[in-house]
Amino acid sequence: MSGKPKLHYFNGRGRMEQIRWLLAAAGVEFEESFLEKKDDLTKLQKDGSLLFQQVPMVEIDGMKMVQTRAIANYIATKYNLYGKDLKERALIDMYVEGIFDLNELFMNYEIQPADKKEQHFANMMDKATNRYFPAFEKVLKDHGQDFLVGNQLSRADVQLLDIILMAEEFKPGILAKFPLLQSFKTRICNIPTIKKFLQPGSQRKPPTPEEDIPKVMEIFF
Ligand code: IBG
Repeated sequence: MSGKPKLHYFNGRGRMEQIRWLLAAAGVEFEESFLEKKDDLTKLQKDGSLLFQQVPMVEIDGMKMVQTRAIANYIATKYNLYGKDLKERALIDMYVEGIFDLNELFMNYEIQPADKKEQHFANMMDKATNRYFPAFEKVLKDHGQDFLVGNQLSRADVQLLDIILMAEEFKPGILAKFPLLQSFKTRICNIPTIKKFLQPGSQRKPPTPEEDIPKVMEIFF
């Protein structure tokens, strides 16, 4: 065994992307095993690798971890991205749960049927612009610091950057009304491990191409 965490998922963002981001931000190299067809999932289910028969699954430190949040919590704790005390952790949890909620909307957009896409898109853009981004702009404004919590990099910064970049793919000017999020984005993008993850050829995933959606549906739904 190489000792590197091994990520089991399809070759796309979905629920795994935030885990990839956390590992990358922590400077941890990881391997990936991609599910290409339903059989690949069935095989993992049959060999007992998936506690709840679902992926993401990450082999790490002798464990086969499932449940996205549990995996992310473990990585964030292990690599010191989870605050320095209970109260910082509480704030980080609040911010990250908001980010997960927005991420869920973004993730589900790709798999919406054609007749629901427009309405889903309007709703997720409305939520990003009028609910989540104003909240994070306010957090930065109220404490005037460079990072969301405790004036040092945490998983909340990493996970927020991921969602900001995704939102900009959907709507390039989405940060226009959020000057502090714009400077936050620049700052976090310049952290060396993150800068590296943003380079072409990294393990960061692009949006799932339209023509691959049926394959994803076949594997999971
Ligand atoms: N609570 C679990 C977690 O957070 O890890 C949910 C995991 C989950 O839904 N896994 C899906 C799965 O394994 C893949 S992500 N399904 C097989 C099964 O038998 O349940 C699927 C997904 C995508 C995009 I891709 C949007 C929403 C879900």
